[in-house]
Amino acid sequence: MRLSLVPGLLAGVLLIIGVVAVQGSSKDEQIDGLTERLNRLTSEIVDLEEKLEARLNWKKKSKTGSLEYRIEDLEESECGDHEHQCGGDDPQCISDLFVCDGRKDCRNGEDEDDCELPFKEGDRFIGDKVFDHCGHLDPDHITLVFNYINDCPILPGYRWFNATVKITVDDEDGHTKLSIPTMGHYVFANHLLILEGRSDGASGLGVNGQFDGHNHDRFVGETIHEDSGKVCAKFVYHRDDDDDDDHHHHDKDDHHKDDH
Ligand SMILES: [Ca+2]
Repeated sequence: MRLSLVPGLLAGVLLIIGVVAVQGSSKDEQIDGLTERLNRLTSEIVDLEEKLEARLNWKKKSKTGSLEYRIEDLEESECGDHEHQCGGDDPQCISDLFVCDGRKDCRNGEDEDDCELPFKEGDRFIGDKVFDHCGHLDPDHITLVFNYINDCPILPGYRWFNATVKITVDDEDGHTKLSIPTMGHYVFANHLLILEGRSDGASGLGVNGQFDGHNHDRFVGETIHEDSGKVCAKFVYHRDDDDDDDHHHHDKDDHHKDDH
């Protein structure tokens, strides 16, 4: 009995040692497992932090004003001539024609974010001359009045309008007053207003008006010889909010009627 007890005890001790050993190795495995999970979580947190930071930066960028927007505009070099970059941390180029056409084409939806036309029917902009070599009139100011705005079902990203260009010059011959009917369109993709020359082709001068995409009260207009494409004048246009003109009152009344 005694002899048989020793191997029994020994077996028991061995069993306990074995169990402890097994427990020990499973603890190591557990620790390894935990370490691995921790590492994985840490890397996930780092990823998340990076994503959050990118988003915050993007939000910050989208909140900034005209100047930074223009710098970003200059930096947009990855896209082609008639392409728009979707912006944010997701570089993507889409055709200019798809900006503000009522359908989301950018993965981040940026192409439909800012689609407010910077002018409405009846609005009046006055251009102050920077230089003008276009003709003998050489006016100090040009007034542009938006008469009608039309949607184009085929190109919803363009907005077509009828406008009147008004020029008043006091010279030795007296008082020259011109009122030129014209047509044009606005391209949302690059905030560009394109004023065609006179519909009868008499003047042959067009205007490219560059809005900055944020300020709807101002654009820089370059007068262009339509046949050569050469810039012959530059005027800085600003929205005219003065109510001291009878005609303007009339324009406003017209617009008021349109609202109903
Ligand atoms: Ca679109």
